[in-house]
Formats: sequence, structure tokens, C-alpha cells
Amino acid sequence: MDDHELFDNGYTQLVLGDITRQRVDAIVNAANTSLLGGGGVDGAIHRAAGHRLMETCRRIGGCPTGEARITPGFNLPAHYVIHTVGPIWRGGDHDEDRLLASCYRNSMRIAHENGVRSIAFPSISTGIYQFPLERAARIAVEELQEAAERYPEIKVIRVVAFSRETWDAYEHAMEESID
Ligand code: AR6
Repeated sequence: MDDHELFDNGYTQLVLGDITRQRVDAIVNAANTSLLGGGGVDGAIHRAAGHRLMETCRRIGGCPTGEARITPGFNLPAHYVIHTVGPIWRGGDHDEDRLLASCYRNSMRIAHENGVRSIAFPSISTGIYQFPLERAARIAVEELQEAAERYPEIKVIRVVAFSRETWDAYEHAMEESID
């Protein structure tokens, strides 16, 4: 899949594509609390980065839900991977919204602390963790807009949608944020 479509609400870019191919300073991984890899985007990032990423993650020793940790990108085009752990959807009354917002906020804070100027996010929690897509998209767009204002030196903030359905949900949330 190529990044042939682009939408931009002035704060955040939206592309359809594969996050492992993004030429940005940092890509964000939707990991789990062990940081020891998994399926989905996590599996794809570990495959593309190579075995040194796993060794580094093992030394970190895990990450609580809603927080984030940074590693090198190793064989990836991106210089860094910021690993964050989204909430598993459990019906919506287990703090899922706040924890998802924390993922975006903490990832952007760590990016800022490490001099990142361009960053790409996947749609955290909306795959294996089953967070409802439209609701997740609204939270992501809102948090990224706030972070863009807080960290003006981060010039490129991109959401990489891996499916048309994801692209549509984020495009809708970004359009609403303009109104
Ligand atoms: N580029 C961009 N997005 C991708 C890619 C890719 N290469 N591959 C998948 N996606 P998921 P989660 C999309 O399941 O819901 C792992 O096992 C995918 O289509 O990767 O946060 C972890 O270890 C979806 O839109 O992450 C955890 O155990 C989005 O990325 C668990 O899954 C997120 O889907 C985390 O689940």
C-alpha cells in the first residue's frame, strides 16, 4: 500500500499506508504491557526493525497501559520507535478513553523530549484491542491537535491508516475538528 492519499486538518496528516515504511523521526508502536512483541502493527514493526529491537525492549522490562517508552528504530527508516500501550476495550467504563488519550499525550511528550520533528502514529487500540474506531479517532485527533499546539517544533504529526475503514474514521474526526 502506498501513501497515495493525504488529508490534512492543519495539525495532523492522515495517510493510507504501512507505518514501517514512514520516513519520519519516530514511529509509534501499539504494543502490549510486556513490550515483547505481538501481532498487528507491533509484529510488523518488530519484523521490519530486526532482532535488536526485541533485545532492547526486553531490557526495558515492560510498560503500563497509557504510558510510553522510546527505543532506536534499528533497521527501520525511522530513527526511533515510541512504544505505547493502548487500553483493551472492556465496554467503555474501565477508563478506556482516558488511557487512550494518555497514549497519544505521553508519546508526544517523549517525542518532544527526544528532539523529534516528525512522528507517525497507527490507530492505537482499534485492532486486536477492539476499541471502537470512531470513538478512538475522535480522541486521537483531539489529543494530537493539543499536542501540536504544545510542541510547535514537531512539524509533522501523521496518522497512518492501514485500511480504508480506518482512513474514513480519522478523516471524519479530522473534518469535525475543523468545523
Ligand atoms: N501500519 C499501520 N497500521 C497497521 C499496520 C501497519 N503495518 N499493521 C496493522 N495496523 P493492532 P491494538 C493497524 O491490533 O489494537 C499486538 O499484538 C491495524 O489495522 O496492531 O492496539 C500488541 O502486541 C489497526 O488499525 O493494535 C498488543 O498485544 C491498528 O494498526 C495488541 O496487538 C492497531 O491494531 C495491541 O492491539
